[in-house]
Amino acid sequence: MEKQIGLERMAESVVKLDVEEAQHLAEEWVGSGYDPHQAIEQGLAVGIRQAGELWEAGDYFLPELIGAAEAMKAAMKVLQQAMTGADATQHTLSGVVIGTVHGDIHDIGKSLVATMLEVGGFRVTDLGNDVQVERFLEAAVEEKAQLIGMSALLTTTMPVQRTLIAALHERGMRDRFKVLVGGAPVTEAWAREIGADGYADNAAQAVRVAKALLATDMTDLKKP
Ligand code: B1M
Repeated sequence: MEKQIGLERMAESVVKLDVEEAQHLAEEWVGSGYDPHQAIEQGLAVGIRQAGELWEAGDYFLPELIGAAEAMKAAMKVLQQAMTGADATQHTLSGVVIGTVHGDIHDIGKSLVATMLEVGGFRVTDLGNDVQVERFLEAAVEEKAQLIGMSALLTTTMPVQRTLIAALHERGMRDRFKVLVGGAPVTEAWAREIGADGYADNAAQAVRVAKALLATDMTDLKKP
């Protein structure tokens, strides 16, 4: 499979809601030994964004958007398996609890971030989507996590990120966890405004930011 053509065909399969084709192309991609993350970001994600634009333009309705998401998820399953490998990943870094905030069911980007963090060596607990603030906090304590990651794809659900940070302050737990936020409408300015520790625009950046945040922490611990 030629790389560029493979990426274009993957995007197209998502726009056409073709679950089988998307899955088949992902298998071929992995079989060719190419980078699975590239297929997600430069192939499938391009397709899902195109589907979103068609929906915005009124050419697609919600069932089509759901179909496109299903095609993307089917292919992502193959690619994510290839990324994490059977037992190949060594979880030597800190614990991360991640989820999409309450009221929001968009989970494709969040799942990609979770996989990339896992591949990057973090011990990841993925709480799924529509996650209540309370659940994030419980899980972070139970899992002895050092970082809480929140994804929000709707402007109406972004404020939940602020609510969680406020809840950490109220309970005297703010220093216990680093907070990383992301999602399509989330910006660095928003992250700063709500007092998050970090913001990432994409999954690869999320891994870099998480590593930097927790490295800072370890340096702090070493100070006399
Ligand atoms: Co909806 N949706 N959707 N949707 N959807 C958007 C987000 C929207 C922008 C579409 C549009 O209008 N153009 C719009 C939001 C408008 C707004 O708030 N400003 C929208 C809307 C309105 C809705 C509904 C309200 C529609 C309705 O019912 N009338 C509804 C909401 C339901 C709900 O959540 N309560 C809805 C539903 C759906 C589907 C179920 C059909 C489906 C989601 C399926 C699923 O996720 N299981 C869906 C989809 C697919 C989209 C679009 C088209 C694509 C989202 C996606 O998966 N992108 C989206 C349009 C768009 O974003 N352009 C849209 C691919 C993914 C890889 O990228 O998620 O951005 P993304 O993740 C990136 C980065 O953002 C970042 O890294 C990821 C990888 O690079 N990132 C993080 C994400 N989380 C991070 C966390 C981090 C760090 C980085 O740290 C913790």
